[in-house]
Amino acid sequence: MRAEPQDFGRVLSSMCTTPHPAAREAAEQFLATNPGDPDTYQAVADLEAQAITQLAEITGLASPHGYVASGGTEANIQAVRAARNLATTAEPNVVVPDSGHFSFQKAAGVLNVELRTAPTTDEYRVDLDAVSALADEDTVLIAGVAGTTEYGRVDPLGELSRIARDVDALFHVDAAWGGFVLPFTDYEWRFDQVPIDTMTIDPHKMGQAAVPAGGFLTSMPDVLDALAIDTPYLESTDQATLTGTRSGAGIASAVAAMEELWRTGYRDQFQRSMQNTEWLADAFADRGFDTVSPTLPLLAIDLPDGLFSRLREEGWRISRTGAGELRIVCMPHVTREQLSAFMADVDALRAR
Ligand code: 0PR
Repeated sequence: MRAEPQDFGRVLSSMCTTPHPAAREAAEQFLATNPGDPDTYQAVADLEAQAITQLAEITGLASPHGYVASGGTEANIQAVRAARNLATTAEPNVVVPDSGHFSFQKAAGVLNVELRTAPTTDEYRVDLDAVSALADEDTVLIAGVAGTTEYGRVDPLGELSRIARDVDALFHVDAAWGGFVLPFTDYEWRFDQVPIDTMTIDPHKMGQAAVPAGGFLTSMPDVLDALAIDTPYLESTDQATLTGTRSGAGIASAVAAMEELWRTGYRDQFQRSMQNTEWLADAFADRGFDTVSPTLPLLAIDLPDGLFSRLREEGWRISRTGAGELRIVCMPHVTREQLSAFMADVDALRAR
């Protein structure tokens, strides 16, 4: 039986989106390739190098190292793994904002590293005093988020990097979602603006590539060495990735999307998405709902439980923050028409 492909018409809380047509086509051409064995599958290995060069340009990374991961989860796990492997302490810990993605919990679990979470302030950004208090000589990595999953906030990255330097820890930036919109804002989030050691930036989110295409970047050659294990029976002799067989389709589609969209395509999309987000914030405010003022294309709205459930019953694919707000991510597939239809349903269903 053949399942219907996903209809994106009512998908409002996802961080995935419809791939760019060029990305879709490129993915199909590379479906049978495995960049996990780069000497056998050389064409896709070359494309992966191209993807890293493109990601380096977007993020201001001068001498790029990295690879196309399965997603932000893998890239975050690898950052923690590299930091743990490079450190000498027997009791490593990592300090992560409590707004950090749950993949850090997975990282801490599989790597047997203590996870210390720092609270956020009422601005939804990490509390720097709390980070300083949690960090000590056993801290191997401090993370900041550039575009949080729940509120789209950017942590004070310059200050966080200084705290990381003070305790001799790696500084990791999770720009999994934000990485393809932040170039069009005033935030300081790039390798050439802040001393960043490792970064997560996912083409399969705002980059409009096909799933799976994540990005793990580092400014330090040691980081990939610290991740590499020997692969005796392959043509290539070692492997730094977490997964073995990987998706060549993801890599090809990431390159195609970035070739097509960097920089004006992404800029135009960011402007459309941001205008939609502000339009939506005004629409909710006009109706008397409290919203968390958006800084990136992601809006959180204080909505009564009953109304949230009725909207879901109408088929809207929506989710809530840990604190219970409705969260809408204005991904590229989310149009003004779709948001108008959503608000019409809000009006109809709140009256019930
Ligand atoms: N870092 C940040 C800041 C993220 O937002 C996410 C995912 C990750 C890391 C992990 O990335 P991967 O899921 O690629 O491993 N944020 C979304 C979330 O957890 C992922 C998502 C995407 C969820 C699409 C639902 C969905 O429909 O909410």
